[in-house]
Amino acid sequence: MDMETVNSMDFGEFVEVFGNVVERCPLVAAAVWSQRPFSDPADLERQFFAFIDALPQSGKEGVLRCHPDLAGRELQRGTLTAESQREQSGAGLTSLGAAERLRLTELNAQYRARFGFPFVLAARLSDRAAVPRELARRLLCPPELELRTALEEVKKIGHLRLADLLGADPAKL
Ligand code: 2AL
Repeated sequence: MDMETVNSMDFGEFVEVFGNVVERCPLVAAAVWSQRPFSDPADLERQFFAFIDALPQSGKEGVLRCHPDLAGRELQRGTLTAESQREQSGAGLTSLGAAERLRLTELNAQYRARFGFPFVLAARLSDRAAVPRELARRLLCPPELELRTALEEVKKIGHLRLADLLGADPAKL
């Protein structure tokens, strides 16, 4: 998809296409639409990230809370968004054994109890062995650092989703 197509989208089309760049936060795309025209894909991405960065802490935590757990209940129930489903199955999280799933469930619960939001990690840049390792490591981080780390992961997820939508190479976006 070229930038001319993106820049010519009306509000409804734009939110329909880009509404899940940030998981279950179409409000971000709704706000970004007002910033058109976008000079290039990197400019479009910058607008998404600038909106997140400008949120107060409660809004940033809200963005994190819109993310489903990795290998959580929604995956079991088949209620993930199409993007999440692809990301989680690509990382091998749909084929965990019972013990691995239980371990992740416990770690996810500990993480949420400590920080008040779910553990977020760009699954496409990880795998089923690395996820519990990274979760256990980040569980020990100070809360202010962890909020920043989690939002960087939201941006990595958004970067890859945007590249998919634009048919662009993520390394060149
Ligand atoms: C997710 C998700 O659904 N896809 C992804 O890359 N990460 N969720 C999460 N809690 O990190």
